[in-house]
Amino acid sequence: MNPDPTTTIEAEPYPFAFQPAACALLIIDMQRDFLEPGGFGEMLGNDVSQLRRTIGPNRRLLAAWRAAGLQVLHTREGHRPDLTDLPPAKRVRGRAKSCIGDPGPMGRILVRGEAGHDIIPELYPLPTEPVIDKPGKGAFFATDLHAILQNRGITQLIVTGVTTEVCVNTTVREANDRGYDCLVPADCVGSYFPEFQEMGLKMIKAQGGIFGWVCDSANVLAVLN
Ligand code: C5J
Repeated sequence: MNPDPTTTIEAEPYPFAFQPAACALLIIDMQRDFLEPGGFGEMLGNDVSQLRRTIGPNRRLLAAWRAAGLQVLHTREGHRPDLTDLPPAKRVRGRAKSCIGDPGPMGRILVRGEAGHDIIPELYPLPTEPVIDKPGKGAFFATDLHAILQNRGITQLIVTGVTTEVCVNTTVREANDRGYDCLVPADCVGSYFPEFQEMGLKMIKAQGGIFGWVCDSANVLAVLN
């Protein structure tokens, strides 16, 4: 791709001034335990189809993004095998029968190196694409994401992944406070709860884009193609 320095992407609350060379695609937590039938998310009683509908749009966006030669980063939520980075409050929160670190359907729950912690095959990172292992909901907390983005001259993020109201929203807010412009394609983010999907997106674009912009991935594909 030999893009214009700035191209406009149709978005809400107003068009996004896309600068391809300074924009990275940040794919949040598309992990087997959250998305796959039989994983931790489904074990907790969640309807994984609400997240799985994002796989197709993310695949198409990722393919076009890679073909354009633009930067991609992935994140995974999880903890060290010895759980030294797991706050006790996070471990017991929810009073579920199985907690983070316990044996789950795809290995120890949200522990790095376990099958369920890894990214789904449909969106698997290339060796050249950084994977940020994050212990929190936000991708900037206790990670080197900000340093990597700064070193690469990134000032804008297209943020996709799961879940809309938790790790996507937290990351967008963290990024916004650090000065990044964030665009969220609505069909590429998912929540187990339709009402949180709707409100999570509204919160981002409300008040003139208080945290960022929202669009459909077709609008991003339109400028990439
Ligand atoms: C993410 C979660 N990735 N919902 N985690 O949103 O606990």
